[in-house]
Amino acid sequence: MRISLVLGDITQQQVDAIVNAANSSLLGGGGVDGAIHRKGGPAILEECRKLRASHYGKGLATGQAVATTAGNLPARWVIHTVGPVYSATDDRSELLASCHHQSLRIADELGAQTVAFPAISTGIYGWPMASAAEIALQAVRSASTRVAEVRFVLFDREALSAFESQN
Ligand code: AR6
Repeated sequence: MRISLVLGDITQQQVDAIVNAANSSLLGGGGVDGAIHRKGGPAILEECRKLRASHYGKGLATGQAVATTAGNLPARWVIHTVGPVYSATDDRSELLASCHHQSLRIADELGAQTVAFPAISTGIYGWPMASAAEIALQAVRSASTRVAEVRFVLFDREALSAFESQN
């Protein structure tokens, strides 16, 4: 598998699937989640609502992932995953790694060859960038998957250099 690191906006990526740093409600929010719903259009939210009604009455658990259409985005699918809120006292690294493993498992089920990830949990959920980069890269490297390219799409230079230092 090829791992690439790029500076950019995940909503513009020409890949099979983009990963959304969602919350357990699956009903949208700020940050990357807000951008994906805004640019992808209402078809994404409509599928999220159906998923809530059919399978996730209590919401999607932290560390799990589920796919919907990507609506008007160039990607074909959005894989929604729920990152852990950072805690300085409770080590939640396994949950952050799980977001990456579960997203790649869903990508395999879909037959997605190229998958773009944002820096999950590093915005509103407060995870320090260097630590998140180390966990995300290690999780992707250790994954058993048929995905051919994982692209981390970093939103600013600080995030890009944190990922570059861990790669
Ligand atoms: N493309 C790539 N990266 C982005 C983009 C974008 N368009 N927009 C923001 N980022 P966050 P979280 C970066 O807060 O910490 C939402 O409300 C951003 O700079 O989006 O997992 C959800 O609904 C940061 O580095 O996600 C949840 O409630 C990274 O994406 C909660 O936020 C993740 O920031 C999830 O928080």
